[in-house]
Amino acid sequence: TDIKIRRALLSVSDKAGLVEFGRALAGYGVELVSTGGTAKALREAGLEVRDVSDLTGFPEMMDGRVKTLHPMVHGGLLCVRDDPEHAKAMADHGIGAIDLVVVNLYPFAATVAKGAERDEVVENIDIGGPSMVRSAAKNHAYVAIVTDAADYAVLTAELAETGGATRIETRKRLAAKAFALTAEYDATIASWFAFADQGERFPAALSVPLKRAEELRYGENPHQAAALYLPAGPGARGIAQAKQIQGKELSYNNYNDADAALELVSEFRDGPPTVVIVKHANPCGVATADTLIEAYQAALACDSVSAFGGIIAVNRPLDGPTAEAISTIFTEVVAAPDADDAAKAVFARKKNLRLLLTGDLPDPKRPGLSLKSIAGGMLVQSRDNGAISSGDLKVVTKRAPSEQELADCLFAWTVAKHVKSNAIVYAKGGATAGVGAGQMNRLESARIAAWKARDAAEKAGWEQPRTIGSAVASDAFFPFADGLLTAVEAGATAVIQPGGSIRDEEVIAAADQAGLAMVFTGMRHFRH
Ligand code: 93A
Repeated sequence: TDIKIRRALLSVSDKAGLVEFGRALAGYGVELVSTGGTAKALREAGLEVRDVSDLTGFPEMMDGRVKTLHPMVHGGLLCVRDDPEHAKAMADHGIGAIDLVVVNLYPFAATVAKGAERDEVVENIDIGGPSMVRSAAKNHAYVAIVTDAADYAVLTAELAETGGATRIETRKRLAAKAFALTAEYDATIASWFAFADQGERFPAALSVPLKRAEELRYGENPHQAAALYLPAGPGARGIAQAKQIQGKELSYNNYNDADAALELVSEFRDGPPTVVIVKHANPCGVATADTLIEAYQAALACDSVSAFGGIIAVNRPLDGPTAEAISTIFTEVVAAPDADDAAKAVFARKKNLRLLLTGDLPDPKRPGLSLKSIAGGMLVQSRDNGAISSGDLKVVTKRAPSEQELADCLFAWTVAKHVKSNAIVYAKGGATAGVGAGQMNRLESARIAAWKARDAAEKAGWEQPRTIGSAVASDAFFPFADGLLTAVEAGATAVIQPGGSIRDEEVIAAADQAGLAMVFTGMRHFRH
């Protein structure tokens, strides 16, 4: 069952080690057949090579998309040599057996990783290479398939031992490795389509290969088991790709909360220093300021009670003073694009605090999928990457918002997008003043947010709550005027909401009567 190598087909993108291996093969009188670039590299090293186009009788064509996809190649790879019918087909068509295939594939993952344009990524989907790999691997009874340069030396040694042949055990092992490679290669491509290049339509069947990256201590509760899975291959960006610098291992809830915090702070990746504090997947304080430490203090002041044991995300590299401020209360997780040595030293004293470095923040407008399991099935939607700017807003009241009100409206709106519905967010001067989350009616969220703002003012010893003169955002339209009137009572002077209720007129009239400025976004941000 040793197979003497007479003809080898070499076609590699990564040419490292190629020449040495080719020379070793030539030393046993093996005929080398190669595709364009590979043939050139071998020839330049003084080796004799036959072009695959000579074998197939066809030129490499269509930008190389069709080079080895030919019966002369695949017949030579797939033929069962002691089957008379196969042997006859070979003789009839002049097909010669190929005993060894050396292939490595177009660098799809690396092309994605370097941030190439879509066309270039697609061009780097190798078709002919995996086809040869699979043909050769299927026919491992006769053919050896080498897909990894690390196996060049192994094969070279085997050739020396056998006098130029391959052993069945080796061919089997190489075949298994080859199928693992093509499976991963396709999984990577599928994953790219799903996570990085979400198409306009959802496929009839969704197969998103996920690899278990980490078993977690437990799930949302200690009696639930849990693990983190990552999409195979590149393209995915987010909290799951963050690097943990220190602290206890992340729990299921930590991941979930840190995700919420990072996704929200990423909305401000091109903005001023911003700090987000999250508890139970909802922001309890968000602020922008001239410095990170000021932003932290403003975010903390919004709801210092909830911030205890919170998850923090920032949009700037962490500095020592901010780390020091964060360290004064118990914090579970801090996520930042980076941290300087001073910040790292501060946190090093807090053994349990989990510090995550994310690198550049992900693009909030990137496409992607959001998956949610329901009993017996899965709900899939495109991620909420909707964004509005001031140009999209429609002023519906007699009074238009002032510049400051407009800025606060947009800030509150951005935060509200990341608050569980029904979401009401009051904001003033680039900081949240009160957050009402997750209530089953909008009125209650408006009340809770206002009540929390009063509570915060009392705690901080402010004369009045920050809702006075604030902007208020509602993640969906006000179905009645009552929620809006609650905001008026709390002292809000501007409102941002999607609009679109059948009672819009009633709500607009109430706003006008109270002298509010109100804008419609035309976009809703439910989050459940
Ligand atoms: O474009 S392909 O999908 N079509 C083919 O017929 C084909 N045959 C080999 N890609 C194809 N290959 C790939 O070309 C191999 O997998 C290898 O990665 C690369 C080697 O090309 P060259 O020898 O020209 O550098």
